[in-house]
Order: sequence, then C-alpha cells, then structure tokens
Amino acid sequence: MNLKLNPYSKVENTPIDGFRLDVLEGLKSNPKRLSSKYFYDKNGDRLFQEIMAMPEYYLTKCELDIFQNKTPELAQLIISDNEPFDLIELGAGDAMKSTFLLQYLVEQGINFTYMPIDISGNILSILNEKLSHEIPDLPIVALEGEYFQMLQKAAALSHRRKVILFLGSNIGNMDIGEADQFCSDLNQNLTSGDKVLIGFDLKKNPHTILNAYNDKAGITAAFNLNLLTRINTELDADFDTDQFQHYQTYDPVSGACKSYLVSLKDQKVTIDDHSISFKENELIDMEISQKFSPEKIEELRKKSGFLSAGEIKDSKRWFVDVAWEV
Ligand code: AVJ
Repeated sequence: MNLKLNPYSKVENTPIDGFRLDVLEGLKSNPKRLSSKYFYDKNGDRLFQEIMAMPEYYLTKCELDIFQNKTPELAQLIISDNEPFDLIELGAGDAMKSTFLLQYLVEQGINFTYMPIDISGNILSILNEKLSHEIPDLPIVALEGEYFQMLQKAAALSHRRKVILFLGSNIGNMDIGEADQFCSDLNQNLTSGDKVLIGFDLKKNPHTILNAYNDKAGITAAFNLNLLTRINTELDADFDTDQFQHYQTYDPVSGACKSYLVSLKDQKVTIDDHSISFKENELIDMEISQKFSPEKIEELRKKSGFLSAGEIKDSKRWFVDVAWEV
C-alpha cells in the first residue's frame, strides 16, 4: 500500500446519533452531565486554541518545552530498530507539539507513517493542510472518529509496529477508573514491541492549576458554554447560555480539576421533542482534567500491564511524557 497516495481521507464520521443519545442520557441523569469530548466543534476547536495561548494555561507550554527542546531524547524513547512503524496520535488536534517530533524523525530519515486520530474532522483538515506545507515528505493517514474504533481501523490498514502518542494530558479527561480501563484496553489492542507515549499533567501548586482552568478572560467558561450552543445548533435545542454559569474546582488531594455549569434559575430546556428541567443552582458536570502524582502514574502503568520505557519532564517539572512498552 502506498500511503503517500492517500492524503487526508475521511474514514469515518462520529455518528450524530451517538452525540444525541449521549446528550439526552447525560441530561436525564442525576447529577446531570455532558461529555467534554463533545467540546470540539469548529467553535470549540478555536476556543481550545485560544486556551492554549493563554498565559495561565501552562500545560501546552510545558509539553512544548519537551517536544521543542528535548526532541532527540524524545525520539530515542520511541525508536526501536530500523523497521518502519506507524506513529498514531490520539486526539491529535492541531499537533502543535508533535510537529517538532515529526520534523525531527523525517530529518533523521526514519521510515514511519503519521496517523492522527481526532473526533474533530475540522481540526484534522487544518492539520493536514498545515503538515503538507511544513513537512511535505511526511506520509499521513488521518482518521476521524473515536479512539478505539480508529485504532482498529489503523491496525486493519497496516501491520507495522505501532507507537501511540496520547499527549497534552488528554488522559486527564478520564477519571482514574476510566483511565485504568483505557490503558488496559490500549494494552490489549497492541502487541509486543509496540509503545505508547502519554502526557500527564503533574500535581503542583493548587493555585497554578486552578488558574489555568479559571481564567479571568472567561475563555474556559466560553469553551464550556459552547457545548450548549452546539447542542442548540445540532440537536435543535433552546439553551439560553446567559442562564448558565461556569464553575471550576480543583481538589489537590485527589488531583481532580472539574468544571460545571450552574443553572442560574429554574428553567426548562427543549431538545427537539424532549424537555429537560433545571432547578436554580442545579449543576451540569462538564469536564474532569485529572492531575497525577508520579506514584499514580506508576500504579496506572502496572495495572494496565505495560513495561516502563523512560520519561521526560519539562524544565519546570510540571509535566511529564511517559513511554511505556508492551
Ligand atoms: C485538551 C483535555 C488536555 O483538560 O486541560 C482546557 C481541555 N479544558 N481547559 C485539559 C481543557 C479546559 C484540556 N485537554
């Protein structure tokens, strides 16, 4: 198969029905919840890029420090032999950080195909456009959809050794139980010699963490409220976003940084033929951004059956990219 002849191809769409069912199920639960994986429509992608550019949002800067300034060490963590491999990135987004690694690998003449997976087709087209200019020699196969469905697609497309990138503390969007399950599933979907590189945001001064998610400019608030707007547009609903308020918490003991939307009054919202009632001050559980201790990361690795293959921290030691091997 000549993957070079196969530029950005839309392999599969997130079924709109999955979105609708998840939203209705979440809003009929007690407490009400919405999944942060749905934050990323066109507006959400733009808002997240604004978040990454905020001075308070240290995560991107820390991981960029690793990818930009420790590229050879990073490459050493994932290169095994001269065999060609697939570099699969889960939740690639605009691949701002990984581009430095991709560039370096291509310069070193390493034979690999880059396979970004993302739930947002919009950001994948932006990414594909960007990479075709910045690294024209890079073979890319972009996959739009859910992580494991697309991992299976990737495995069906090629049988080469796999290196999975899961950066930016995307793993933090799962609670500890979900992260355990996810890493075990990942391990089950890979074979001996495959590797994963996971970015974890470390516990640090709680003010630093809370500030990153509670910015004064209100971009994080807008990022949360945008999901209500998305539901209005895509699911024919009538949320009044002025009647919901963003509330952020960080619990330094558990490391859970959580966002909620608070209903500012008793209100009813219609989602096509469904009616959802909100009491004043009732919450919608929106997002978890879990922070980790080194011990917790080790526990996660052992539970899910991976071997340790090295790690790199940023110069502030606020963030770590950890390599595990099957
Ligand atoms: C993209 C999941 C890593 O949790 O830090 C940023 C998303 N939410 N600000 C994170 C996010 C609010 C971000 N991740």
